[in-house]
Amino acid sequence: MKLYYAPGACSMSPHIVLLETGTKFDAVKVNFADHKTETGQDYYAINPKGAVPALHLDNGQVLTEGSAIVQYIGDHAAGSTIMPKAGTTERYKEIEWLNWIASEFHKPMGSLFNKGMAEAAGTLIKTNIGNKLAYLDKHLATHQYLLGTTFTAADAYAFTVLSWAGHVGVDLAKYTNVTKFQAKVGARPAVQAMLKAEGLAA
Ligand SMILES: N[C@@H](CCC(=O)N[C@@H](CS)C(=O)NCC(=O)O)C(=O)O
Repeated sequence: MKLYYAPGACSMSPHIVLLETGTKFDAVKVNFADHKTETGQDYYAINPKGAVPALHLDNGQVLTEGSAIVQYIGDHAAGSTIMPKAGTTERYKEIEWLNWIASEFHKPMGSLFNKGMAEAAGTLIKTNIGNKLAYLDKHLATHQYLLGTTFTAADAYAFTVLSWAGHVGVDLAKYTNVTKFQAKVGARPAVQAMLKAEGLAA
């Protein structure tokens, strides 16, 4: 398998999941400035949407959309608990979290990287993100991880989006359960390995 990623982007989530599950893969860096891979390929030819992550499967197909990619990785990692088994209530809870992060958390947080955004719009989005963080903080007050006691792909995704907060002026300090979660996930060997591989940690 080949993971197409950009350092620090939402592709960190499948990158963590690949490392957590011990899946064999190559990582290929994509440059957003020209949408070329580090080997000079046109990234639009790999993912016409231009966004990372994309996962090139061993059967030649390309999967896009982080939430689909992590499910594929988890389902193909024998014995791993990173993705609850298909058909179980836990699996639907997992999808619930992945979808919530993708639609309600990732996109507003990601939009704050846009330097051209009007100040008023930024303020409104930050208020909205504050509500999402309050919800997350309340949940994490009684849950070690999003699904309970087991680390799953949704935690990797939440960690990824939370890691952008400091870069876009979102202060997490008052969400103490969120910051504890962030520290706990950040200390996982696979997360440390991902940060190193993406050039984000020594
Ligand atoms: N819906 C996609 C969104 C992915 C996405 O927003 N990727 C961003 C980085 S976090 C990106 O590649 N932006 C550059 C671009 O779209 O050209 C998913 O969930 O995987």
